[in-house]
Amino acid sequence: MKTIYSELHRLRNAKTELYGGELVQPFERPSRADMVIKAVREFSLGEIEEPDVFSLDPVLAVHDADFVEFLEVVWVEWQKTGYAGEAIASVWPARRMQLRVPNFIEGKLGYYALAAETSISEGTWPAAVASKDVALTGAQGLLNGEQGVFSLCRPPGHHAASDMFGGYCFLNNAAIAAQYLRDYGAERIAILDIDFHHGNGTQDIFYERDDVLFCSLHGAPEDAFPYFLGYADETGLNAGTGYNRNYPMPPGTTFAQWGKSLTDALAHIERFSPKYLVVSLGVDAFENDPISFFKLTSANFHSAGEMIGSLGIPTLFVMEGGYDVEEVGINVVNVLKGYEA
Ligand code: 7XA
Ligand code: ZN
Repeated sequence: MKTIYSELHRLRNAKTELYGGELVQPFERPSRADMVIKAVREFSLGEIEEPDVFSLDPVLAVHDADFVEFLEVVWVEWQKTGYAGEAIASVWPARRMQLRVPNFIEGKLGYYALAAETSISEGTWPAAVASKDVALTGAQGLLNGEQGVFSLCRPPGHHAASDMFGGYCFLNNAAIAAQYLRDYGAERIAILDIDFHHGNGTQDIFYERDDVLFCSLHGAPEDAFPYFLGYADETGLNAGTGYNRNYPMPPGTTFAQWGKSLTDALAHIERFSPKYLVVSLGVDAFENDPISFFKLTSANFHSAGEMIGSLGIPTLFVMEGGYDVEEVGINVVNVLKGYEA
């Protein structure tokens, strides 16, 4: 399987994440991608290619134009304030407040943020732009007839909604790729999100549509980020009713239960009969992941890949989370090798 990868991911190198009341080194760091590309090479997954450069049109097909402009200028605007640290949201339009976009950048940050852990710093925007190019080049690979492509995106994307960033995500790479596949040749696309965290952004983007099916396996929102979306009774709206399926699972979930959810999701996807499948590939369901609570083993990831591959649908794998830096590479490659088995 071909891997699409860009060194430009390194530009996303924030120094701070708000975690447990402290500013710590972000869990989402460049060494994650280093370990993944290393494993891709070591286990001979296939060729590694640079992405093509795409315009912002495919981004604007799923993201709000004002939000995209905000991401483009936020770091420069933040610096103009004279604040010494990285840009971190600290105020939100909470219940019964106005949903108007403020002028001052601190207010804008709060308006467009869904959470406070994700600092914005120099290089965040160009890295996010390169990450969507990695996803789109992978999508183009499917359109060109590839059976499986791995887009090693960084920063990740599945928490980013049409007008919100957070959870380490800025542009929703999987959603951008899915919409691109939709626009250039497919009536139906399925997105399967196996990252430990609910793909709230992807769900939100396609929630009222019946042409993009979204299925997500994740930590139950009662106990896990992003807390405010991801319940099983979120099944879609209007034309999208029945085209969103969530599989929230409790702390300590092992492959015995997780695999059953995956089997159910895959059967649902098969019935939908999509031309292409986009997998939001996070491996933070791993037993040693530092910020998650499922108990999947490295071998389980290979099984998950085999199960996905058994559908025989051309599949784009888009990298999302996974924070056990030592094991993230092997876990990702296990999914991809399992898919090809
Ligand atoms: O899939 N999403 C992630 O892996 C990022 C989740 C961010 C959690 C932050 C909680 N303090
Ligand atoms: Zn995650």
